[in-house]
Amino acid sequence: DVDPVTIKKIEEAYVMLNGPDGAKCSSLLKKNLTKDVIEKLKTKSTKLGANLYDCIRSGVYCLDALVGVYAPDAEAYTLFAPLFDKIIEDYHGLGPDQKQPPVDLGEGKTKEFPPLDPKGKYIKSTRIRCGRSLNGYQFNPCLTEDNYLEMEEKVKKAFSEFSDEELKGTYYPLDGMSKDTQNQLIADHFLFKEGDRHLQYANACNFWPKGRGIFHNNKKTFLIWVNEEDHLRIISMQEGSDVGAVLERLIKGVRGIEKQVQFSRDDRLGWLTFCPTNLGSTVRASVHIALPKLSAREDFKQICDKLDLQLRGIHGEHSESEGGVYDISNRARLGLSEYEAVKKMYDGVKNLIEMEEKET
Ligand code: ADP
Ligand code: CIR
Repeated sequence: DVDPVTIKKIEEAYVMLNGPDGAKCSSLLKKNLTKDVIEKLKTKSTKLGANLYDCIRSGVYCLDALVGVYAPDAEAYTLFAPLFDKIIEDYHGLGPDQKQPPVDLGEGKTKEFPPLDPKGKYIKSTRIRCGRSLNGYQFNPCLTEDNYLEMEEKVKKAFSEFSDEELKGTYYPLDGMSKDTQNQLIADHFLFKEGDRHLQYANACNFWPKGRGIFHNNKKTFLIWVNEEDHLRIISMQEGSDVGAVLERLIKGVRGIEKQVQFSRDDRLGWLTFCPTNLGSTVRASVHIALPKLSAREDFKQICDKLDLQLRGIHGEHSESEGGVYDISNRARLGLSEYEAVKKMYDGVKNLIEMEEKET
C-alpha cells in the first residue's frame, strides 16, 4: 500500500533519530518509534491514504519537539495505535484499558474556583481553551482548499447566532488582515503565532491563510481560533486570577457553539484533535504567573512536573519566560474530565503560590 520511497524514509528516520544527528532529540516520538513499531506499521495506510511517515514527519524535522507526532486523520489514531498509544500513555498517563470519562465541563461548579490570587501579587491573567474538530472533516494534512473555505463559512454562520451578549462578536479572517493587526493580536496573546515549524512540517499549513481566522467579542475575553492546529480552539481569558469566571464563560461559549455545529468524538479518546497531547477533554487551563523565589530554584521544573503542571514561556509553547513570567497549565487532557483538568491547574497553582510564600 505504501510506496518504497516512503518506507525508506521511515527507516531512515529511525536511523537518524538514533544516530548522532538525533543525539539532542528527546521527543516521545524518538522514545517510542522502535524497530518493532516500524515493522508493524510501515506498510499501512488509512483509507484517505495517510501513512506512518505522515504521522512522524514533524518530529523527524523538528528535533526540538517534545512529542513529534500528529494524526493526519482520525483513523490514524487506531491504525497506528502501536505508536500513538505509547505516546498517549507517556503524555497523559492513559493506559491501554482506560478511556476518556463523560463530558463534565464543570457546570454548576465554577464557584469552586474563586480567584487564586485575590491581591494580584503573582497572577497576571488566566486562560482556558479547548479544541474541537468539525464532524465530517479530516485534520489539516487531508483538507482541501475548498474544505477550509466551507468550514470557515459554517463556523462563521454559527458565530453569528450567539445570543448571549457576552459571546457576541466579530470574525476576522487572516486572509486580508494587515501584518500590524496580526502582530499586535499575537503580541497581546489573543491570536495564534504565524509559521509554527512543528505544524508546517506536519503539512498542517496548506493554503495558509485561506480559511483561517479569529472570532472575538469586544472585550477579547471570548475568542475562537479557526483552522489553525485544530478546526476550532475555543478560548476564554481575562486579566487576573478568577478561574471560575473564565470557566463560566468558556462553558457558555462551548454550549453556544454546540447548538450550531457537530463535533467529532471518540469513545476512548474523547474529543478528537490533530495532536495527541490535546485529546480527551482538550482543556488547557493556564495562568501567566511570576513566582520569583520559586522559579529561581533549580528544581522549579521538577516541582511543576510533580504537580502534573506544564511550564511554557510567555508567548506560549516553545517560547521563553520574560521578566520571570511563566505560563503554567495542566499537562494531561485525556483521561480526565474538563472540570478535572481545570481543577488540576487550580490546585497545582494554589500549591505553587503557597510554596512561594514559604520561600525565604
Ligand atoms: P495553546 O494554549 O492554544 O496550546 P500556546 O501555548 O501557543 O497555545 O498559547 C497561545 C497564546 O495564548 C500565547 O500567546 C500565550 O501567551 C497565550 N496564553 C496562554 N495562557 C495565557 C494566560 N494565562 N494569559 C494570557 N495569555 C495566555
Ligand atoms: C512538539 O512535539 O513539541 C510539538 N509537536 C507540540 C506538541 C504538543 N505540545 C506540548 O505538549 N507542549
